[in-house]
Amino acid sequence: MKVSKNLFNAALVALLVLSMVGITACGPKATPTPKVYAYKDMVVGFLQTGSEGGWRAANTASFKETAQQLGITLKFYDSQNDLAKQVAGFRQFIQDKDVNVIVLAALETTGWDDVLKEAQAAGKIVVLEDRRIDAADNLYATYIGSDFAEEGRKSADEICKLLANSAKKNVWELVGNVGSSAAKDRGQGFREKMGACGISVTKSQTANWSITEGKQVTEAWLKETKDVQAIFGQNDEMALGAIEALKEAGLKPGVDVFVLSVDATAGAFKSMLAGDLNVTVECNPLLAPQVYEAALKALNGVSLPKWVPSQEGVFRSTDPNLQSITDGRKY
Ligand code: GYE
Repeated sequence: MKVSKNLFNAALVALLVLSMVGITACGPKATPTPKVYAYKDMVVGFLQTGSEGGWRAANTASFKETAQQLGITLKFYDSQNDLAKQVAGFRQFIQDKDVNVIVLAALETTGWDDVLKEAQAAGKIVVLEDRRIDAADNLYATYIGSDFAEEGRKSADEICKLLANSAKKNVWELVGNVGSSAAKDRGQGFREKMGACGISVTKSQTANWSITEGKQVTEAWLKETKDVQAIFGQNDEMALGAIEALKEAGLKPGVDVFVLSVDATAGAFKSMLAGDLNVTVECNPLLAPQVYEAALKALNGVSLPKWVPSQEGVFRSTDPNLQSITDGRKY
């Protein structure tokens, strides 16, 4: 009896040890094979800034069309250019059990640490698109977007070329929404290079990426003075607004006052063909394929570079092939 009790205890201890090392009665415990995600498994919560112009419309269309093509479920959130609404939308997607990827086009660079930590705790993959933020980069998978500072540097170089024969180099700057990485970095990049040819930014104010405000701000400035040689519009819409204001003030845009914009949307090409806009610095809005590819890799545990800058060009009204280039543009 005593012998069988010891045997039984020994067997019990052996079973305990085996189960601790993952071996059950019917062999070693199978380590669960990690799920391999495909695009059809992705449920993406996309926090768009709003619908402030041609670039944004192309960016939104890129996400909706590409999601359809790839069979991704897309939950689109329009933040109406309101940061509080965007943060609330972010939390909504954190609480949404179906959402496994959150894509953020941040209205402003700050205020994201808390929700990013909550998303991480909830196991959501976060990918930044279009706009960078000031947060620790271990709080998101990657950022897909443009080098806005480089766009600012290119803008200064181009305005230097336009003003090469001009004794005076007073430039007015129409700025994007305050607090956004696009506005901050383009302005900073421009200031890094403007000294090369003696440009002075004599007026600078936000016009919130809008054609209406771009016109109103420029009209107000023109009432004060007409001593301006070039206008730096941080996006196409604000520059097109300035062009309207110049015309109504009896000045010839592109001749009396040079005008440069950033984005290179269809509106900019139309204005260059009309001889009003001199230069547009490209900023690519068609980011969805890269973003979805990165998100899928992150879902499957692949670690990604923290930033994948987009490749972009510069277009000038003097380009002899401008018409055919314009005909070939996607946005
Ligand atoms: O330049 C402007 C849009 O974030 C790059 O936002 C984007 C900017 C773009 O409103 O047109």
